[in-house]
Amino acid sequence: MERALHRIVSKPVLPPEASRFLAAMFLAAACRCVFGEPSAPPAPPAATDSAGTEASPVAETNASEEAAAPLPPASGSPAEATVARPWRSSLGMEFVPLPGTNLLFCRYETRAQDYSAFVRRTGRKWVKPKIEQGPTHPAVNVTWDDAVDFCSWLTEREAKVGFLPAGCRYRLPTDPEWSAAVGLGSETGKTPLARNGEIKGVYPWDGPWPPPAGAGNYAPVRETDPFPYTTPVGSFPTNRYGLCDLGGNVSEWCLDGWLQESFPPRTFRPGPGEKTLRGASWFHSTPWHLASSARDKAANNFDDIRIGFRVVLELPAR
Ligand SMILES: [Ca+2]
Repeated sequence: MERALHRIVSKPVLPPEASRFLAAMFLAAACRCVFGEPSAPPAPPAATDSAGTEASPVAETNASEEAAAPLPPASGSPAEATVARPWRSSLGMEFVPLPGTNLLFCRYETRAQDYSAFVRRTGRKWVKPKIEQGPTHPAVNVTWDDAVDFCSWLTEREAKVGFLPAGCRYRLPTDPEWSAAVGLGSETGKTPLARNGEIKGVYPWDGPWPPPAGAGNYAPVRETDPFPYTTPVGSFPTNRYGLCDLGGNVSEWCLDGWLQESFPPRTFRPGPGEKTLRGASWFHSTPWHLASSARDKAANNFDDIRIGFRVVLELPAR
């Protein structure tokens, strides 16, 4: 709630429902709300998930044996990836080129099955979400620290056996890179905070408000999809770059600090603080929250059932 209150205080341009939003935040605090809004869906069920998530670091198999297992053959060269022939990570994550950048973007949010492999092989703690999820749903209850470490782990795992070519690395997208992936035009403002909500009336489905049926996984009140919570990644049409679920499903961590000015990702060093989130989730319904330029922030060690992440593959400088 402290995070959301900060946004209300720091953001002079408020959505019309701001007063209702403030009232709703007291309710949201009970479920550690992010991107809080008044149109909350039903409370999550008490049932545990089926995504293979683990409440403790107890591995299902011997971690050292798994770590030593050979990786599958690489699917060509990342530099030659296309939308039709994506690069596939050793976990089967599909990456496609983002025009005008030196990046491949993962088509999807990182799936529970991808993150579960990281958890099994590193013994990292991951608390089960209390919503129904399958292995191809996006991983949730992951902090920014978790997401950064997942990327480092995957890079190291693949690079040391030559699966990943030299000079390539997985990481989180920066805030401007995420904007490019969702198709936003040029933004002004030096920080994610300054850019937050500044481009109005532009949505991830490339059409006017409201979102049409099938536009993505948003809150049930929008009636865009039949899913009360997360949905398998790739359940909705791709955008112009072949990417899924930039809007909807889960909000996604970006590399940037909330007050951080543009920076070369190569100089990035992890550190504590408030980090940037992009994209509305299955919880959100308002024009404010669903806009492509909407952002939010949360502490680097914060996790939630509405937060996941997407990975990019940075290619060597050309
Ligand atoms: Ca998303």
